[in-house]
Amino acid sequence: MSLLDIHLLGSPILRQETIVVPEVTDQLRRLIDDMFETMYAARGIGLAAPQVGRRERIAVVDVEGSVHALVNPEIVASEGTQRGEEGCLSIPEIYGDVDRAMRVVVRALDRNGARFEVEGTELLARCFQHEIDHLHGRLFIDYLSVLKKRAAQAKWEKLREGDRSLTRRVVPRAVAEHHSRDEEL
Ligand code: K1U
Ligand code: ZN
Repeated sequence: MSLLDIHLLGSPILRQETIVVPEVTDQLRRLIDDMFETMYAARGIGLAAPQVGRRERIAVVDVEGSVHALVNPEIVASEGTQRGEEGCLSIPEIYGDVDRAMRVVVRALDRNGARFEVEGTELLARCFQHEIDHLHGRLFIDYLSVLKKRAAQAKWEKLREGDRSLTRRVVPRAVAEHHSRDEEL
């Protein structure tokens, strides 16, 4: 398995529509494995293919042990609303409150190409909506008010300070933990 680089805000692929997967091949199963590995190393609860530079309609999710590989996912039912904070592995250190449905039912293919439906509420429902948005070129900052979006963009530009790279490397967890212990000493 491999860690994949994560595309950052400003990378055009994050704004593109994804392509429906006609068949789940061994190559795509390897992509799914790499996406899970990358998501765990980056300490995320979800990851969508455009975030790793891919156009296939695929996302992975692990919210409190509810683990799903979603191929061609679509929301087939939703109800209620919740407001809560979101972050994004493609826009690190930027957070904002977003209104989402409280409960959703997602229909997708699994890693073996079998169709399934899964229900999510609260954080799982939020994560499904965030990841499916990625598959249609939408980011959580699109839902912020004009003022909050402007503030988020200003903070992002300051954080980037002239760094024009469109991707970031994910550090394996063991290495990241080793360095953070060094900093504590
Ligand atoms: O798609 C992504 O960028 C991953 C993103 C998903 C997400 C975060 C928060 C709400 C909905 C969806 C992340 O995982 S960012 C990491 C993060 O903010 C987080 C991690 C653990 C618990 C809660 C949030
Ligand atoms: Zn995201």
